[in-house]
Amino acid sequence: MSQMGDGEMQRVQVIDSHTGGEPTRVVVSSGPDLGKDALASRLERFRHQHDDFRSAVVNEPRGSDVMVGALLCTPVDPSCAAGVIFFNNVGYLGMCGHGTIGLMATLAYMHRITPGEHRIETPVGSVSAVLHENGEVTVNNIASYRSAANVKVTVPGYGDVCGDVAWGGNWFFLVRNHEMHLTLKNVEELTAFTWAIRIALRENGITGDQGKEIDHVELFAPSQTAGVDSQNFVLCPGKAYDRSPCGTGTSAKLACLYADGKIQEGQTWRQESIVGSVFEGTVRVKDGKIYPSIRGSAFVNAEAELVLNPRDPLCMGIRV
Ligand code: PYC
Repeated sequence: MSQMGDGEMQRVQVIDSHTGGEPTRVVVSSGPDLGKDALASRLERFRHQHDDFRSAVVNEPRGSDVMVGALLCTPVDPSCAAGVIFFNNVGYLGMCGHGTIGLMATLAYMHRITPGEHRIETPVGSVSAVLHENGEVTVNNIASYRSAANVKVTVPGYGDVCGDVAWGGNWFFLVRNHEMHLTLKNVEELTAFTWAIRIALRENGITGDQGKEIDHVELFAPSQTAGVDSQNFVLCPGKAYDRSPCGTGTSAKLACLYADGKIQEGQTWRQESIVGSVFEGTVRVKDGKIYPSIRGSAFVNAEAELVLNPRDPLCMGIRV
């Protein structure tokens, strides 16, 4: 590094936060130039032309498997406060609930937004989010739905597992009946079980709509905390578990609960994560579609400049 001119290094400004324990690293400047068209097209350009940047930001040695990145983009729709593309250790996310809460807290920290409602553009559509006076954020998610109920899959080593396939901005397999004890001490066992379910879903051709891979698996159990409805364990695409209750996963859960008549419009559902953080969810029904809202809080915990030194053999991160 000492032999290099500063000009050869790329410096990337980031702000880190956590939402109920789940980190979000927002790239606020010096990210790749992806153009100005629809975020879905920009995501494809990111994937095909700048995937090494994704890895540099979130993978070790700068990041970790649990880190979710958020590239701040200029929105196409000028009424939106920001555009964002979420990514993780293995790829890209259509939408990310905890990440949107983290992004809102970051925009507030940057003095780019004040309390009130703001629209955020994502590759899967625009969402609105409310920054409350106390710093909490409500994300009004895209329409969520259950595409298949009570789907049975045989999971080698575990037997038959039944779950629902649902969309909440990502594809989820939601399992209520299992023999696992949802506690942090069991993370390895929970990870092995949910990973085995994910592989079994793939091998048995069980997918979301249009053959989309189900890359998130959720286990549920009653919460031990008074006033909280349920606890979950959520396996994310790159095998890390979500420290938060998962915004898109809670949205998928709300869609299933509503479809089963277990919650009504406007009723609050409290979803606890495996680390004990809680999101509050409700649904609104419009034109027959279910729109979940997720409320939680995020805290900024670092403001940093990443240094990408081309002489560093691991400059672009360690990839699997
Ligand atoms: O909060 O939607 C979410 C999420 C997806 C993956 C990790 N967190």
